[in-house]
Amino acid sequence: MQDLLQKIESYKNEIEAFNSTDNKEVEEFRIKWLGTKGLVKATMGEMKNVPNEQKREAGQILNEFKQFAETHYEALKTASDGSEQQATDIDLTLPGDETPLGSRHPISLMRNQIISIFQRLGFAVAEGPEIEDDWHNFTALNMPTHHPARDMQDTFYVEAGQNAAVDWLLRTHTSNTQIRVMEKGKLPIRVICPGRVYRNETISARSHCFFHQVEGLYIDENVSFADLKQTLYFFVREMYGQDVRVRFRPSYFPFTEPSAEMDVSCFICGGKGCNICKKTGWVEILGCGMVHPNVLQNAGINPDKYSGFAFGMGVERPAMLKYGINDIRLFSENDVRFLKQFTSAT
Ligand code: 2NM
Repeated sequence: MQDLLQKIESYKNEIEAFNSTDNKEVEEFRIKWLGTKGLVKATMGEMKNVPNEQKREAGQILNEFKQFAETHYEALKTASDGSEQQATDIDLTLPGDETPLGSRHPISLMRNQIISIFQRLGFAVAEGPEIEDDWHNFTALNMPTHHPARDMQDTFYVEAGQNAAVDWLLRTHTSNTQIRVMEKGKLPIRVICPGRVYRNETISARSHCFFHQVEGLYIDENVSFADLKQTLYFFVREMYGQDVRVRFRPSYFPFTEPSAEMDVSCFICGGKGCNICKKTGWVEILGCGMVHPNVLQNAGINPDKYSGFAFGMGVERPAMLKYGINDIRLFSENDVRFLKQFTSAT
C-alpha cells in the first residue's frame, strides 16, 4: 500500500510537469496515461494486491488519481485545439485588403472632354508623331525657311547626323498630324488631333517646354467661315454652358487666312471682370481660321475645289482654370498627392 501511494505521487508529479500545445504530443500523453494499455489503468489493476481493510481508502486514492490524469488531459486538449484554430481559421468579419485605384490625369480629363464634344459632331481622332520632319511641322504649313517660329530659340531640333537629308525636330503643334491626314488624300476630312507639343521656353509656373494641344480640321467643298463659327459656338456652349458669350478677334497665322482668335465671356466672374480675365471679362480659348490655299496645295488638295477651316487650343490653361491649379509644372511632376485628387468617369 505504501509503495502504491508513492508510485501515484510520482506519477502525479510527472503528469503535472507535462505541458504541450502540440496535438501529436497531447495525443501521445493520452495514450500513455489514459489509453487501454495506459499507466492509469495499470495502476488501477494494482487494487487486487491491496489488503481488504485498505481497499476502501486505496479505491478513493486511485479514483482521484484517474480524475487528476483526465483533468490534466482535458486542459491540454483545450489549449492545443485553440492554438490550431489560431493558425488555420480565417476571420471572415475582417475588412478586405484595399485595392489602390488610379485616377485619370487632369490633362487627360480635359482632353477627353474636348474630344468627345467634337466626336459628337462627327470628327474622328487622329494622332501623329512627336518627332517630326521640317516639312510636316513647318514648310507644308506655309511657314517658309526663314520664318521666326523656326528659330533655334523656339524649336527643339533633333541631332540627326551630318548628312541627314532633312531637319528633324520635336513638333511645335499638332498641325503636323493634320498635314499627314490631308496627304492621304481621302476627302472630306473631319479630324481632331490631340497630343503633346514642344517649345523651347523657360519653365515657370505659367509656361513649360512641353504642353498639350487639341487641333481640329474640317475640309470639304463649300466650307465657309460660317461653318467654322457654328462649329465653335456648339463647342463652347457644350464646354462652358449655354449662356456663354463669344467674340472673334482678327488675328494672324501663316496657315490660315482669314485668321481669328476666339474669346469666351469669363467663366469665373461671368464677365464682370476678375484676375483670370484681367478685368476684361473675356478669356481667350482658341485660334482658328480658313485653311490657307497654299497649305491645301502643299498637302495635295485642290484649293479651287476644296476649302476648310482649322482651329487649335491648348489643354493646360483650361485645365488649370477648371481645377484651380496655379502652377503648370504640377502636371508633369507626378506627385501622387496632386494626381489622386482628380476623379471622373471620363
Ligand atoms: C491654330 C490656329 C489656327 C491649324 C491649321 C491647321 C492646318 F493643318 F490645317 F493647316 N491645323 N491647325 C490652326 C489654325 C491651328 O492653333 C492655334
